[in-house]
Amino acid sequence: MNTIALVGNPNCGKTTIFNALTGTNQHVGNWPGVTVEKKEGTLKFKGEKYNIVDLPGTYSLGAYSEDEIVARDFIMKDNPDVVINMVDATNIERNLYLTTQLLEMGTKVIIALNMMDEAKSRKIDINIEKLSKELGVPVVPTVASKKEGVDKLIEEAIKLMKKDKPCEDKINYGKEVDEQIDYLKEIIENSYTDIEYPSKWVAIKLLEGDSYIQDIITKKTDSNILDIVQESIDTVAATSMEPELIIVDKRYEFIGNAVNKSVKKPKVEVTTKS
Ligand code: GDP
Ligand code: MG
Ligand code: K
Repeated sequence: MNTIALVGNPNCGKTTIFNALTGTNQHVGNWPGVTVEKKEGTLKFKGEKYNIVDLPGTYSLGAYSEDEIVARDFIMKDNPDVVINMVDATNIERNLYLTTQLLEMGTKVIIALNMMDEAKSRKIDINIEKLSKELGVPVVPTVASKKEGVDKLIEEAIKLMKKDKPCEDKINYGKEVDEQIDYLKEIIENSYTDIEYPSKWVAIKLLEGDSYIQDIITKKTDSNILDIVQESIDTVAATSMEPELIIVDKRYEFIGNAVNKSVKKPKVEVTTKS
């Protein structure tokens, strides 16, 4: 059975859509080793069955909480066939930060742009096609609480599942960081062939100082990988700033650019007392 994972910030409507998709065909357990709740269910769609996994709601996919680690480990180790990223259309910039990290993972991502009813009533005008083009992923508008757009979302998710390529990571980290990503990526590919994570992603995480990935990679061999990473960090920092900060900046730059081109919000009216 193919697996579809649901990922999104807290309160974006993930559980609502999970219930709409799976109905009573669901079971709740725990992720191994942690107290985080694991929800799985079965979707029946056009004669086929799909395993749906509701991942913990998170704002990021770093190593700062069990929720984040559970979500990212599932995506990278269990390799769901497609990831549905629920995005709250009324809070698009903030929600897309998670999207940038999904793109970095090199997984197949489709956005369910949820709360479209709320966005409309707040007069937030979103050009879906433009947003999709800028982000490089399919985007389907939904109102999960009314089951609107849900069939279309699943159709598009299945289409994406059948494609042989993941979504393209279009984020540009700048020349200095990109050079170090490529350099570290090659070292990882040559020396850590058994690592379960994509090498480019590991390179980014090491430049960000992700302690969870540092631990995993140093346990693999007793080589001096962390010294090499530190040299890369110092090289970038010497010409501009810490790569960790550049990477975050560039994710927001990518989001800002995509949103500028596709979203129009009403100007906030400022009333002054005379
Ligand atoms: P989760 O934290 O991502 O699992 O979010 P929930 O599924 O629990 O939804 C949070 C709240 O938003 C609930 O009260 C839902 O009924 C509501 N909700 C979900 N989808 C929509 C939607 O498309 N439009 C509106 N207006 N409310 C929604
Ligand atoms: Mg939930
Ligand atoms: K994957």
